[in-house]
Amino acid sequence: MSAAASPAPVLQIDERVATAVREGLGAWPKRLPAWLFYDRAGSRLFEAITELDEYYLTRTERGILAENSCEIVARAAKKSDLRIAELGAGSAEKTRLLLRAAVERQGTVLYEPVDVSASALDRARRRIEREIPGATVTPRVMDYTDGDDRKFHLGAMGPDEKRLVVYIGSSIGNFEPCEAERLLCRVRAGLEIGDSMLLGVDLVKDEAMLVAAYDDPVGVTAAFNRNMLVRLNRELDADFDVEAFAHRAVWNKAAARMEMHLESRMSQRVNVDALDLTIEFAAGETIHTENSYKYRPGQAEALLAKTGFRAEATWTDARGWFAVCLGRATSI
Ligand code: AVI
Repeated sequence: MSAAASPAPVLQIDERVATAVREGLGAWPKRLPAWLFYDRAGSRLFEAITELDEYYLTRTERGILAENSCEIVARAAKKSDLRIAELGAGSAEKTRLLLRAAVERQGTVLYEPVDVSASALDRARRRIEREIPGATVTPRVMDYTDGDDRKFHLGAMGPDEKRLVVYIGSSIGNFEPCEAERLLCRVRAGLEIGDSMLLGVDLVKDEAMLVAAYDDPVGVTAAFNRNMLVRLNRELDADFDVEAFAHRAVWNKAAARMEMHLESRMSQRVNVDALDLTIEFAAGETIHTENSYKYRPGQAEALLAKTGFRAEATWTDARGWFAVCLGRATSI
């Protein structure tokens, strides 16, 4: 007896992904936006990257925060109680240092992680409330990268409170300079005078060290880069032969940024069935997937000053690899 074939599952297309692919792969040179990295597998791969010896960024910034979190919290709070908001929930592993310092200083702390993923926020809430007695987490589901000019509404504050918005991990480096400015202006518009912003930026350094951080010998970063194609195969019924694209990490000295590309190893044709698209690749042709801007000393302070903050203090590691900058919201 032959069973009736079950119908193929209907593909749910995310319009933001579809538009990014139509625009990016229809352009020349081809490009895809870096936010496409972060599906479930990509987020896991990124966590693995942060543990690589070559990826100095996370541990260097963690060292700076471990050494200075009490001072950062005291400076940001002045004589008030501090609330801590964070753009991107992630594992909040480094932010815990600030939360602990705030609890030590004021007994309790309200933590407001902002992220597009409700499930990531829920995980962060459970973990932090379990691990840091005195911390209360009020997550805000919001896509802070959506590029529009609306201000951030983080909620009303008590009269004796100040807010510190934390944007660490060098995530600001994944924005084009004008987009970074726009993002900080939006953050500033949602703050009161006297609130503050903590920005973590990776600094320009030796090219070999930068390239190694984005092209590790184990191939975790290569898998992270190629995962974008795996995602398109799954979400848009594309037929990328993932291994037919090589991972490339390049230092662009003139623009002071690390770039990641996927380079077609041969001339090939890829179908994206859900979009009715066929894309031709010449041998050696690339898809530009990420920029990671590196800052020169003083540049983060200048960015803060341009966007309605007075740079109040900067902390760096002894080798000058990474900087964490505190900006105070001034009148705009
Ligand atoms: C998330 N972001 C700050 C990382 C970076 O360094 O630009 C993403 C990343 N790309 C490759 N490795 C890590």
